[in-house]
Amino acid sequence: MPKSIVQKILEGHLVDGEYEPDKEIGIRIDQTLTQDATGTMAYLQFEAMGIPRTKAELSVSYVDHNTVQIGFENADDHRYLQTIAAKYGIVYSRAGNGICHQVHLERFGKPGKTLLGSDSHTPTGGGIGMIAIGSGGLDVAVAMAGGPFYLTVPKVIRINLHGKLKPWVAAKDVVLKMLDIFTTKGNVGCVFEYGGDGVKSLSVPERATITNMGAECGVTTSIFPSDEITRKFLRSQGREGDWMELNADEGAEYYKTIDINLDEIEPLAATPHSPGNIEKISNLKDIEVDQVCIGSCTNSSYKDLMTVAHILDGRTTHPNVSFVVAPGSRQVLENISREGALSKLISAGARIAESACGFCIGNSQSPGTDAVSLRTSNRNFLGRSGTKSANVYLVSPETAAAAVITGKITDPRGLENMGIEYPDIKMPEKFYINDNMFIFPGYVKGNVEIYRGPNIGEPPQSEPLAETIDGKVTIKVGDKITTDHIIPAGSKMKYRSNVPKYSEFLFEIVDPEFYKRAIEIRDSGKHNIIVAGLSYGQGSSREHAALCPMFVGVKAVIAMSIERIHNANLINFGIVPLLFKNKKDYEDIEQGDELEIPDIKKIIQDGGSLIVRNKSKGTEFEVDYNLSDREKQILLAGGTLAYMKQQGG
Ligand code: MIC
Ligand code: SF4
Repeated sequence: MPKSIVQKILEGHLVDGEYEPDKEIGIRIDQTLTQDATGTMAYLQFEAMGIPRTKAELSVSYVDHNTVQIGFENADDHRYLQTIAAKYGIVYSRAGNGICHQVHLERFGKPGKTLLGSDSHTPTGGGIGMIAIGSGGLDVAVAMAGGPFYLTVPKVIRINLHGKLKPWVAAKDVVLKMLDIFTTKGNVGCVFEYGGDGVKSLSVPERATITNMGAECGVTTSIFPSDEITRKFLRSQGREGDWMELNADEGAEYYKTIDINLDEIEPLAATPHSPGNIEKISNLKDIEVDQVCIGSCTNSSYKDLMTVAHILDGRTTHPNVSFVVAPGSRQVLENISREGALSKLISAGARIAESACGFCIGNSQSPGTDAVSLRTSNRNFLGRSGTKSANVYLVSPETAAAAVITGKITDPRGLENMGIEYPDIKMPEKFYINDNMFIFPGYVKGNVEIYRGPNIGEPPQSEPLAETIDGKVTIKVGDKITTDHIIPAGSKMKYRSNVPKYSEFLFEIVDPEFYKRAIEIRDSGKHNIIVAGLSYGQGSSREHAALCPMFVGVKAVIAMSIERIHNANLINFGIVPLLFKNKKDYEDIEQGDELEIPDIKKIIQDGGSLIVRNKSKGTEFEVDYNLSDREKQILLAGGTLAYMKQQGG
């Protein structure tokens, strides 16, 4: 039977279950990656598993999120991570070496392999032909311990690209078009597989921009074929030996197929406050811009920055604009520097930031009150920039550069009228490569002592599932609540290794009283219950969005729908994800209502309908629980760590 690329790779890595629609399968993970903000907790959990060394072919620990280092916390975490890497056979990528996804693509990504990363943008690796999936840190720890990663056999959607992008239109516009078509909700369990004659017009980093932001559609991952372009990229990285050809078979069947003509795409933007609010740049023109930020794992490659540098050559940043550039990796920074493009950016007035996440996660460069910020990153959720009143638009590097010059949202195609030619940047035959910011296993000889500063706490333990959940609706929220709403990153992210402290910021942006209420409910001996609308838990992979609620005593989330990574994280930490059967039941419920879910333990164990009693309203309703047998066992045990202990692993 002809196969898709997705099926070929997944079947080749199958260790549990059968590749059949909607079935849960376990796959072998070849490579893992972590970043520092999710990594400390992942490695604390890995340590708890008592495994002497990572069992993956390659594990890399990147430091790219918390590099601001105000206070001792970040530096303590970095030292912890460095010693963990030395002890457990993990490659350590030091702060300054770049954003995990960009660096991984350059130095380690291999077509045909599987990659699991504790960051939702791990699918960036799909640009080089890997099945690259984002997950909670605990799932990565399990993969390093040699355990399978479980997922539902995906619905593979084939995206046929035709033709070629017009000048001034970029890969970012392609993925914004995808968001226009697919939106940010309703794509759980799907994978985008790209193909068609248009693929060959896109370089690997351009493909990676597209797979990176598939995460915003909520798909499990996105993947491109591995072809001559991929081979050329690997050759330019001195890694041609890592190449293999990878194509879908002729006649492979897909869940759905759509066609996109690249030459019909125009410059687009995601307008505030969702990556799914897509608008043509031509409809936004003349909005005044206060800040332009170019960087993030979506758009900070060599080609992106060379393009911007050439557009801005000999120009000056508009007086009302603060212009920030964060190159995606030290390799990008070094290469644009050697080519003289860095000095073009500096001359134009760019504020060159560290090769790290920086502005994208709101731990620096927060815009001013009510400011308009144009960013090449992937998320513009309310408050993520660090300024709640700011309006963030997500655009291509070309559109961002145009605004640097004019101080307004500007269609980059209009730059030609200003005498600026489209800089058709070609990928280099050979990058200047320097791996000296990696510390490879074996660098430290003999026994390694793990460094644990005061910022490193023990991961809290969950409890086995209660016989009956008896509690209160601590909060009722609407649709599309992101993990940034549940637990903010930005300036609070330095507490990632200190769960009791970090928990104080739960739902801060939605309802600053949440934490106090939750603690009161927990201390009165009752359970906390979260009620939510559609697509609860969108966005990041941060397991703290489950771990911190667990810490304050949340036992169940009842929602209209829950996103994939967050759903898995809830289960990993012993919180039961439940789904309303009827919208009316969601509408009738209120914050503060007393709810009881009688015999939940028995029902999850033995089967049967799960009824929720609303004691405040004197009503009751049925909820769904879509759990595999494995997930049921995890919930009964009180989370994955407890379950693994039970299994003797
Ligand atoms: C993000 O872009 O939201 C992050 C910060 O990279 C997160 C991970 C985290 O919260 O540490 C992600 O995308 O998974
Ligand atoms: Fe870092 Fe932003 Fe990418 Fe997340 S989305 S990994 S914060 S650059």
